[in-house]
Amino acid sequence: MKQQIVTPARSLTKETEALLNKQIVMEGKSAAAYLSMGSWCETKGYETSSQFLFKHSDEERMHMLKLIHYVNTAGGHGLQPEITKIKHTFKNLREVFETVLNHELEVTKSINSIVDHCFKIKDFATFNFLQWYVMEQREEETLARRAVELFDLIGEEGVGLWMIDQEIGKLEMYASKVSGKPV
Ligand code: OFO
Repeated sequence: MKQQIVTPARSLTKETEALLNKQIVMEGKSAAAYLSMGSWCETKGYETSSQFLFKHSDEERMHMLKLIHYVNTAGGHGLQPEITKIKHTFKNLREVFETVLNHELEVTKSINSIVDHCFKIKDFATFNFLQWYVMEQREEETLARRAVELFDLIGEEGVGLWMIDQEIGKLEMYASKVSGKPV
């Protein structure tokens, strides 16, 4: 007698899986965008900013991978995103960090809407899993906001841009005030 294949039960609804896959795209875009910004900074001699952005690109890739593992182990399929239209050049250093801040605000909105969805459908496991991203976003927004503030606080004239680049290296310390994470 032919054995009947029973599809294992899924922990995720199709809708939640699709939302998490959209978030995977967003994290992949963040990783690619920060890598591109880091590379531009390196060509312009903004050494500290470039290191900061390369490190953040790696972190965003980790955020993406964490989501892929979660979706796969909950019975879904985490998809490698198609990433296109990455910006390679920037007007100046300020534009780089303003773009980071705006991007992080968009990521926060997206995470919050998935959290809201999970709460409504009573998927408390995914709701709980996403709390890590909620706090991570608070920290990343703080970092990016502080980076943009530096341009007004220090000014871009004379050695200003060089000083701003140096200060970018201290941002992690600043953000740890919010997260409580060791630097
Ligand atoms: Fe800052 O985007 Fe990831 O979560």
